Amino acid sequence: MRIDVVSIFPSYFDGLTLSLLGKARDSGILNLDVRDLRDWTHDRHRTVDDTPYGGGAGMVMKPEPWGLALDELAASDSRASERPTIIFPSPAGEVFTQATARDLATREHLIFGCGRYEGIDERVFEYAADLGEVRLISLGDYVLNGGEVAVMAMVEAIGRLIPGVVGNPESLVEESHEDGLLEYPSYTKPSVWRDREVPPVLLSGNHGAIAHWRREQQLERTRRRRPDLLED
Ligand code: 6GU
Repeated sequence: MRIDVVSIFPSYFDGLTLSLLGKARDSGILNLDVRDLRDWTHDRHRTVDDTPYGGGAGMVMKPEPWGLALDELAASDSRASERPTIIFPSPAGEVFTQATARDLATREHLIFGCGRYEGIDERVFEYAADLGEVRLISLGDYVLNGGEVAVMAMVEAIGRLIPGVVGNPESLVEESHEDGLLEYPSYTKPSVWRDREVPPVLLSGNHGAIAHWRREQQLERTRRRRPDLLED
């Protein structure tokens, strides 16, 4: 999979060289490129923002650098079989879930455009739709200063679903949200720690009883912490 990220703060993404995603990049499973939006400006001050038409607080990202960036990053797909999926992180977008991550992990080429300030000139989204499928995606109902932290989260959630990135594929199955429920609690040695015992069923060797207990724990936790997940 190819992922391009465009940002005015590319060093935010230095952390993506670490751990599993770093290994996936080294091995060639994941071709991740982080680019500075200012490289597509042509004025002395490398300007990426301007005041909003109609007035109002803050600054808006100018369309020209975004147009050139998208042209360059999407153009290399003209020979490929699939057009890119172009994702703009936005608190006004659809909410990102495990299902979104699974869907996006099947794509050949993702382009993430990180907005800052009060947002990006609306015409950029319209133009991007001529080059690929455009998705506005939010992490949840709260506001961040820009898209960078949201894109870090999305790239990690998507990247670990690419075959070969997570060493043991079974660890992808038994985790929160994969079956629509929260994960069951985990324990390791010692069996007693500071007077707290590991639930005895886990020491019983009875695999049927353990599976049943874990399922009950998943349901109980989900009922208590995330009843919204049980609605359908
Ligand atoms: Cl994707 N962007 C910003 N700026 N704020 C957010 C968000 C995204 N998701 C939740 N809050």
